[in-house]
Amino acid sequence: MHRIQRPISRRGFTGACAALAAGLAARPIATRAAGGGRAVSPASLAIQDAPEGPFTLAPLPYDYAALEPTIDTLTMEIHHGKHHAAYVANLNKAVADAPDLGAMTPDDLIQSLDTVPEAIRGTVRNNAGGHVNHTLFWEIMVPGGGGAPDAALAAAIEADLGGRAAAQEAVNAAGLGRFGSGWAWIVVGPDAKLAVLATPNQDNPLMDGLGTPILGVDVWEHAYYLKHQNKRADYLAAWWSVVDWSAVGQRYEAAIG
Ligand code: MN3
Repeated sequence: MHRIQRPISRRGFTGACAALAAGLAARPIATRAAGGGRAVSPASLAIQDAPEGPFTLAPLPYDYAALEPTIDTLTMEIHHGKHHAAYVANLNKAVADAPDLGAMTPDDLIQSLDTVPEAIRGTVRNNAGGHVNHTLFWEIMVPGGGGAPDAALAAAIEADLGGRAAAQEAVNAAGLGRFGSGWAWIVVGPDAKLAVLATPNQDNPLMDGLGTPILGVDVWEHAYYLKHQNKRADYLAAWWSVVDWSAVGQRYEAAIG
């Protein structure tokens, strides 16, 4: 495994992050000092000269190895500790001189892009989108996932998407059909019905009023290339075994109010 400058064992990296996560568990994420002086924390792997807030990278709710074998440990380390950390760092850098933007929640920010100064709008769109999308992604996965949606969500999936098998097939098709990088989603649309769609880059359905995402799968190559190489279809087929339907159901309940 290639490492820059200093060899860090995977066990050491994971252990440090798990210890960091454990230390943070008892207090709100907002009080966290990113970087924190640790030699190996996700933030230390991000952009070095970025400010430490206002947006922060939450620790994963499980260990980097927890989604094996569906998603391998190294992919999780790089994806959360480098890619997601970099979106947060770049977002903080972009809003460093715009405290009103920094005071917004990430969800509000991506729904207010028309108020963002044009000079930083593209950067904010990409990096706030990346932050929101990955936060959802980590939260709707769980070790030993893949169970079944609860009654309310199951009924909506049946009524609006033709059942769970059809819904999963539609998401897979949306992800496969997304040329280049992007995401496939199940959203609660403006008509309160479930819909499946894909977005490019780090766009989120909330940005364009397409609906409130309750499930999303990252189809950027960085999400699957180490394990599945070019076979996006294999990754998508396997991914459902780590979906936390209970978390998706909670998002559904919140979205329909
Ligand atoms: Mn990603």
